[in-house]
Amino acid sequence: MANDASAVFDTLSPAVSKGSLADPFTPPADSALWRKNFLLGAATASYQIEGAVNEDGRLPSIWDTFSAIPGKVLAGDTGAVACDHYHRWEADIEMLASLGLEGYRLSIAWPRVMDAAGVPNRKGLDFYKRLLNRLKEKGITTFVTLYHWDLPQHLEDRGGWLNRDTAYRFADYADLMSRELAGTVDAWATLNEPWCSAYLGYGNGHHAPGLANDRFATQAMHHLLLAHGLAVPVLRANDPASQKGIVANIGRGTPNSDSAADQRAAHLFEVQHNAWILDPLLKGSYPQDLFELWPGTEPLVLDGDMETISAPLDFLGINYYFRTNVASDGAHGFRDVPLEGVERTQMGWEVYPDGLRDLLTGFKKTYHNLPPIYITENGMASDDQVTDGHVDDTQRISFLKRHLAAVDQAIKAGVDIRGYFLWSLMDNFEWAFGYERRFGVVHVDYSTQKRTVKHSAELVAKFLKERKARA
Ligand code: IFM
Repeated sequence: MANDASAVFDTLSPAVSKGSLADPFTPPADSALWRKNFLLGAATASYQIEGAVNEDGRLPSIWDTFSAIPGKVLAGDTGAVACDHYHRWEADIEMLASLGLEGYRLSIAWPRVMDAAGVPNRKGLDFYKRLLNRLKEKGITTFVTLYHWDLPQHLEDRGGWLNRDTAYRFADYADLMSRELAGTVDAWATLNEPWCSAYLGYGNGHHAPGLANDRFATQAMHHLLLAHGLAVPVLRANDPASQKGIVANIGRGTPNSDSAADQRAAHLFEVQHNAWILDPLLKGSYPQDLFELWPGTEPLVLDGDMETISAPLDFLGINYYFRTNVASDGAHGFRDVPLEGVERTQMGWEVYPDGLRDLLTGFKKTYHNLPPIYITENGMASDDQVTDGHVDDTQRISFLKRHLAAVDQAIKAGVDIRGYFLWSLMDNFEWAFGYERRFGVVHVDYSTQKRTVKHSAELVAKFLKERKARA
């Protein structure tokens, strides 16, 4: 097959590939997704959708600063307006509810809710209270992430995640939020994807704050995980009825050949992407192989830190997107060897659902205390266009079906997976790629802010309606 995603649809009937009424999404009758208690929802994040960056006392975040630097974000895009969700939240919740989605994962913008002295910002807090109360009125299960990358700039000015004090400031923030929002949150996630915050933010500089040093990455990771560990008991004390967890992005690395060197490279890839985060959380130690990859980068760890970080979790959020094929770099590490002729998305990421199943079943073997899992993000970007009021996102429909089948296979192999959130509810600010990459199941026209439900969302809604009717 050529490196052309559309080729995969040659096998589908013409009616299906044109996005007509045929249904290429609904899971087979024996799928665990038919279980009423398998939560199906959608996810977003504050900086990616809210806009209103200067309103009601919100302070600047590292992403306001970073996106203002020419060359950091495609086309010079910023989150200043994004999906204008700060003003359109009511209609957006109506849309979510009208699709029958049962769960909504959102994040809170830390710079919106407290100032540099830790004084709460009432207007910012009220926004999230209104939002969460409305979601509860609609009967939607709420997953709230405290940190989805929008660190207040005033904390970055004092070293950001390189400064241990940021972890304690995060615990203060978690304290405020859980006192204010207790009763409206079903599940708290402390951090979204610490790998991205630490590695892309401090290791290679592709994300805010844009620093590039492996030593910084490991220290930032330690402080992020410490922040998580300090926040969990605070959340437990203030909001005992909710679940507490963290969200990790995971990556599948496969060897380019059977050689021992390439096998080792694939192992190191997964150490760097998965074990770096999951080992401290679930085993209470960093994987030593990480420091073979990055010699001399051991973070400063104080007595008691690893116990704090590895306190039991109620759930683990897993975000999965693609696999990476790797070979040995001839030294300590790995290099990417992109495969030819595989299906890819608008991001250039390979579509590889088996990776999700294989990682989940692998974690069950590696971590004997693996908590219940929610797939907190999965989805794909495509260059979706509105034609006659419709968006025919055929590749996404197939992508979702195949990844949900992988989830079902993992459940059947004994992994305790309780739900799945589409990334994302709507097209939004895709970080360094700005607005060009469209991950939503709802299309956003950024010039008018018009929302158009894509065909994928219609099919998910149809399935949820059928499931409800059968219950
Ligand atoms: O858009 C991001 C999200 O913020 C975090 N996980 C990956 C998504 C797609 O890149």
